[in-house]
Amino acid sequence: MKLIYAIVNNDDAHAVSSSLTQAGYQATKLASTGGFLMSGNTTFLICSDDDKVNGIIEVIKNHSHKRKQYVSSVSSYGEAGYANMPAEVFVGGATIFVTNVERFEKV
Ligand code: 2BA
Repeated sequence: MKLIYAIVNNDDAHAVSSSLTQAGYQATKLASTGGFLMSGNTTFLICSDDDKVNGIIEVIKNHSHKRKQYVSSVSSYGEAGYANMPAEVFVGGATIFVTNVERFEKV
């Protein structure tokens, strides 16, 4: 068995969640915060049989979009001296980790 962690943009979370459910996969949604942007994202925990992992990742991939976001306080030096410039970063689609599960029980 595998445990999939998938970190997705909050704007994609509903579509990812309902598509996983429609495809018959069980998932837990956690509210999380990105360490770099310090803005909210959503982490899905999905435990599944090994042979379903690729299908689950495909569902997540199909509903997770890449977007531009801005970091507000990056200092840059120009003719006018130091200025706080918003910097662009590309976030997503989804960041996915797959780990082995030693034991899985529902008691
Ligand atoms: P954040 O940490 O808020 O990062 C948002 C985006 O900022 C990242 O998008 C990346 O484009 C950029 N970024 C992050 N750290 C950076 C740095 N030190 N220098 C320059 N740019 C940086 P994604 O890579 O798509 O990541 C989206 C979210 O996925 C992250 O939000 C974080 O919550 C999670 N994540 C990404 N990589 C991870 C990792 N190796 N371990 C744990 N969580 C991770």
